Amino acid sequence: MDVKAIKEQFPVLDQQINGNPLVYLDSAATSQKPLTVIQALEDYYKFDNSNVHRGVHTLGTRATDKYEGAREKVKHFINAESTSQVIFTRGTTTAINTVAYSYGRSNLTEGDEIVITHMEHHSNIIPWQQAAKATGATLKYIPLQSDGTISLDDVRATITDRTKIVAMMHVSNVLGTINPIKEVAAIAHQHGAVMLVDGAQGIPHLRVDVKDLDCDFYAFSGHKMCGPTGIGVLYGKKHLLEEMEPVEFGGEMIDFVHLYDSTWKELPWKFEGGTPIIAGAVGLGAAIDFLNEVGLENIEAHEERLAAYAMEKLHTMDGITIFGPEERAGLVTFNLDDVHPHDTATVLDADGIAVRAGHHCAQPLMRWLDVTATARASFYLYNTEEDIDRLVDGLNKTKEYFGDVF
Ligand code: 7TS
Repeated sequence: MDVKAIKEQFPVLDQQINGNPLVYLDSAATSQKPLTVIQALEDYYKFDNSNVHRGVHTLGTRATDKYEGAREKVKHFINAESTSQVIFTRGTTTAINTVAYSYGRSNLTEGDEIVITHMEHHSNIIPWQQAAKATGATLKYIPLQSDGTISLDDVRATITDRTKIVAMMHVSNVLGTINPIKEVAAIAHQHGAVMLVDGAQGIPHLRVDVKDLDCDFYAFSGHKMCGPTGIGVLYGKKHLLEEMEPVEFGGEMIDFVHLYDSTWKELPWKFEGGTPIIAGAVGLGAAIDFLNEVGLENIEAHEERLAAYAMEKLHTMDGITIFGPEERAGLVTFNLDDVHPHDTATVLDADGIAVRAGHHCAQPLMRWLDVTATARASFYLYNTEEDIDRLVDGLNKTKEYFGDVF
């Protein structure tokens, strides 16, 4: 993998921040976009823009072909059986809410259980809290091991015959933990429960095969995988999606509208009320082409190397706490002793290094870690070992700076 050549395809990375070359280490929040994605968006708006599934005019046909073509690309990318299982949404959050609302409201009753883990992003907690409140179901948490992983024994102990839904992140946006989705899905199925995967941090970095995982739902966002913001996907098993009611009603999703009742289009369109996210889907399609060209396996191996290199370097520093397991996806979450992570991020920014500081939308996990916030450096295919060296230099500088102050 020629990282230098890849980096050159991301124009935003070629700039100075505060007089230093930008080092972007915040891809877990959102990834940067390659020229091919930017170009696809520009071309769509310059040459093909139209609404879809309507007119017979040429632009309408082109826009529809591009939109549905993007769905085909997603289908292949995740190895779904059919395009009818690929629903375009605004992102991971909307995809999870769709399942929690539609599947949750019609399949949960008092005494049923929803099982999630203690490491989830708020997007995979709050929709289930709301579903539990609305139906009388109980929300249960799989506990974490001291290193921030889950054990299958705990999974087996938490999921029971009363469990109807298990919802779990593929990869933790804070700990970098890669969860054993396939094994958990098998345990969920033994108890007759369905398994939803929050794939926001999975699909950008790992080869995802929904058939092999045998998950019932897989949710992800385009913007973390080199695509634009505002587009994401809900994959679902067909028999489940078919029995689910839409959550948004209006144009596009209907078959026949009568005065007092209406019927819905078939899958996937019954879940895509209103003018869909056409340009977003086209951009996501271009992102998938880009990732396929580089190769997910290459990206995964590259990030594994970067994570190992970062861990090795950071372990040699004094006065740093690193959160999460040794074996991890391409991100490192840490705190410097006696320095607030926002201060760390501010000093790093002065050197042109972008990291995220805060609770990372995982307040229950922060409480479990016994911190209010952390700093996080997250990597992607355009990052290099030199970027990590710059981070380590920046952290040493931060320590010196705050050492002088206090
Ligand atoms: N699930 C996980 C695991 C995430 O990391 C995120 C976003 C989401 C869901 C929500 O995705 P959205 O596209 O619907 O917003 N995570 C982060 C983060 O770690 N920093 O900023 C956003």
